[in-house]
Amino acid sequence: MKILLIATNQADRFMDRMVVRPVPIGLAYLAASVDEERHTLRVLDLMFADDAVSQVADAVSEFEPDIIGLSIRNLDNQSSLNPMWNLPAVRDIIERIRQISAAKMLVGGPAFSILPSECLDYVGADLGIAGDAAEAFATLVERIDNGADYRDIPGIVYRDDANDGQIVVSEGRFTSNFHRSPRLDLLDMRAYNGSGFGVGVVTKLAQSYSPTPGANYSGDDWRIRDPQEVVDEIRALDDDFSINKVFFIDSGFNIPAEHAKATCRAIIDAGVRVRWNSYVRPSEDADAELMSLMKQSGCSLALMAEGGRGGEGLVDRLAGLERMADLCRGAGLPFTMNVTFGEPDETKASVERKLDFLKRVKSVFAVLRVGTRILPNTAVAQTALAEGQIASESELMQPTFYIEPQVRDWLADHLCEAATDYPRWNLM
Ligand code: B12
Repeated sequence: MKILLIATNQADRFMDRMVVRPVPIGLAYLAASVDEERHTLRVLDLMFADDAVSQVADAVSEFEPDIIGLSIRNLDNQSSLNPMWNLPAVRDIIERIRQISAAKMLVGGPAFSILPSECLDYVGADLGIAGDAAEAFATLVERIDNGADYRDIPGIVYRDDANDGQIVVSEGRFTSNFHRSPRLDLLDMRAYNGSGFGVGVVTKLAQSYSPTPGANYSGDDWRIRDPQEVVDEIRALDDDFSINKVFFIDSGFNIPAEHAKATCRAIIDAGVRVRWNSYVRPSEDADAELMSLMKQSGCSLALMAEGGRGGEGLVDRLAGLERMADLCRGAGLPFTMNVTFGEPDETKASVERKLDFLKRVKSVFAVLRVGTRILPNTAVAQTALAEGQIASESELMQPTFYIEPQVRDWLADHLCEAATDYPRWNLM
């Protein structure tokens, strides 16, 4: 069969401001799962496309694929001040393909996995896979090729013909082990070099795509990669594409500290030349040794975020972040802060506390988020439902923000005014 994989992400910004173009490594993992002895594979990445719909139409007319897989990375840019919704562009692409091809259209990716049923319906695809999909995709391709039933594949999303075409999301999810390298050779890696934040390399990932109530980052569901495998992937990026800047894909690089230290040591011992960035989270076991190893192994930016409820626990959370900021500063590690304002229970006092915190920690840049992008299965979604701000979680496919009623009227103006003296504070 002929398989065309399309990376639909065209967003080129992080926090609505900095130029960041993430390499579609999820799609590259999918490509790596295809058995090319049996199938013909092509990848189309729309990140640098001027006219995405025409480019897709040309590729489809010329290649005549049997299956088309489209990855959907972001629902939107998460900016309440300047919201940009990404799904209509995907729907346009699918609509255009339908005019010229009878290929089966399959969707997946991080955004799709958050609201699979709603997204499938909205973009008009035939099938989807929620969650990690490399192995599931390979299985699906073989089943379609053999005319076999695929409805039992974990995470598969399909329309049930026996039930008025109702969309079904099958139970369970596949879990990738990330052992097979992503097919970056099928992407224009030269264009990505220098496009901000570096090429994604998975170090450790939590299973869930959509937050679950009470998530505690305990590590129960983490896929932790062997440091040597990470080193090999960094080395291959240099050998194959002369790229030395990476972003460690990780739900919190420093947790657990033992694995973080082992990864840093493996990089240092291998003598690979790399500059890397990643998310870090407040953690008791973070210490000066870890920060120094991070710095020595090439860490050039640590990203931090505060986004809990306004009142309860705020003092402790800010203290935890401040401790991490001090540790970073002690090791000469630049860091950023991303602070959400307007969470449930936010008050004038907690807004001021967060602003004072930002003034004190002096991150290399700070993002001040006006309101929370509500995602399904979160405490804030429950509050929004209870307060009648949303009628159903299905609405959350579109950019939807929660701003605590007590601060809603003045929050944006107040933050705007506070930011005038701080050129490195970005509001979104
Ligand atoms: C690392 C990361 C970043 C880094 C990326 C760095 C880099 N150079 O790559 C940075 C910090 C830059 C970033 C930025 C943003 N991010 Co981000 N990011 C992530 C994170 C933690 C990991 C993404 C990743 O690479 N995963 C590893 C790869 C291997 O997995 P994957 O892409 O999911 O692919 C798998 C499956 O999705 C599936 N799949 C993928 N494609 C396809 C296609 C088909 C056909 C099928 C069937 C399956 C399939 O199979 C793959 C293999 O298992 C996720 C959260 C998460 N845990 O997923 C958020 C996440 C993807 N980001 C998100 C968002 C919103 C953003 C921003 C918009 C934030 C902002 N306000 O600016 C920007 C957008 C940047 C841009 N220009 O597009 C959201 C997207 C969903 C949403 N809520 O809309 C996520 C899911 C976080 C969340 N829960 O909200 N991000």
